[in-house]
Amino acid sequence: MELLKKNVNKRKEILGGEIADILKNHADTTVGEIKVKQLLGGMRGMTSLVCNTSFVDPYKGLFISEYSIPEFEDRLPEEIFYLLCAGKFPDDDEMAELREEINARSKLPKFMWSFIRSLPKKMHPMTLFSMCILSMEGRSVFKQNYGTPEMTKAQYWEYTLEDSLNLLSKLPTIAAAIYRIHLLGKQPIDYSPRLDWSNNLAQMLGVNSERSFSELLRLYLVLHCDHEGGNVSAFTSRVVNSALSNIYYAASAGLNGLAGPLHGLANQVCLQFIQGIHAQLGDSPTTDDITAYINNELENGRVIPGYGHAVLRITDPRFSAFMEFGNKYCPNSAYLQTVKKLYYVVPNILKDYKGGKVANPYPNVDAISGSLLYHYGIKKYGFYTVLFGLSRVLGFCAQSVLALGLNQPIIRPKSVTNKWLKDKLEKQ
Ligand code: CMX
Repeated sequence: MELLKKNVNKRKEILGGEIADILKNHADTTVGEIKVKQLLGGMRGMTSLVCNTSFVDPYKGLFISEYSIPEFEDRLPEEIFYLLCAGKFPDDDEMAELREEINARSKLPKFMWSFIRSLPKKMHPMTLFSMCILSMEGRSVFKQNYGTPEMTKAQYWEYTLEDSLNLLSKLPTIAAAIYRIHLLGKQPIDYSPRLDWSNNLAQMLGVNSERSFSELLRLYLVLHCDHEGGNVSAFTSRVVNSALSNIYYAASAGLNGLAGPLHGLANQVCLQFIQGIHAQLGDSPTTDDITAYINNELENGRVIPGYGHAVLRITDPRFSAFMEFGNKYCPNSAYLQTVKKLYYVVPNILKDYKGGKVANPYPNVDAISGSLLYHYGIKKYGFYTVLFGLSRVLGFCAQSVLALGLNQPIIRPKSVTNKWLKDKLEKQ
């Protein structure tokens, strides 16, 4: 892993130099204000973190380093992990090294197979995924070496990178095992060292042999990898790791946040939502029927899954990338047709809903991803958030490697009570 370490080290020195300069010249400069409505409103829009793996521009979407989605969407997930950590795409030698490292670390611990088989069939696949990761925590080299004279604070990031590669290399096999064993009740299919992550995953899932299926998985793993530092899952994972809980604890914690319906689970909920529409209105609903359906959902106090975002103020470019894929490979899919009709109908309704309170009436990535997976034969939708998580752990790992490399301290914001707030406001 020498080349990857060297490149992360290089980046860490550049970023570390920038931080030192900023602190030297501006340590007490104010960069924003905190409004009461933000304090009481989930810290929305409050600038309170620095995360160098990726950035979400409200009007342009996700950037990894300086690359926007159209500039990185054709890459492999392995290359994206490199980009998140090192700020550059790997050259051929660097990629060969990474592939070799991944293959060498891909074998699951023996207990994992019986562990997956032993868990109740009713358990949600995300619970399993998170537990599988947590079950390997004792193997953390960070944990094993922490407190020994050999492991200095300056090396925390290297041990975390080591743990990250050990973990990431096993995740496609774990995810596929959850699908095959837990959800389908079938035998697992072997990992192949000849294949990259997406092709391996496509083969190990064993549901579809079309070339475009592994292309969909590649795109899926690339588009979900990271979304800056403040979203529930990335932030949770980073907070946990900031206490020097190792990356197994941190990834599992982050995934538990991703499992919520307002976050990653929305992709499963979206598919169920579309199935609900088809069950009630048939497989080819009209836009008028969909409009009535949406209005009824809102009147009953339900959110429209796949629409809205805490940061984005446009159609999520990840949604657009998936739409382009769908138009190319499965334009006649009934679910895709309904996704399009929803796109035509929902933003106009949400714009006026609750007096214009919905900050972003446009679709996010979850509005379409599940429909494409379903089209290719992944019909157990409980699995969708596992795929999302498999990709998002790339970001969790990269964020923690960089944060530890930059010597970022334990995260511990201050909270206050209503009384404190009232007293403070009365004095103003
Ligand atoms: N349907 C109905 N109401 C919505 C809505 C939607 N899709 N999106 C926002 N609203 C409502 C909110 O519930 C909120 O109402 P109240 O103040 O009465 O509670 C109001 O509009 C303002 O919310 P907001 O500032 O626009 O949105 P937030 O930043 O608070 O929340 C999000 C963002 C994504 C949780 C929200 O838009 C939502 O619940 N969307 C549906 C679930 C979803 O698609 N989640 C996936 C997001 C992407 C991901 O993380 O994977």
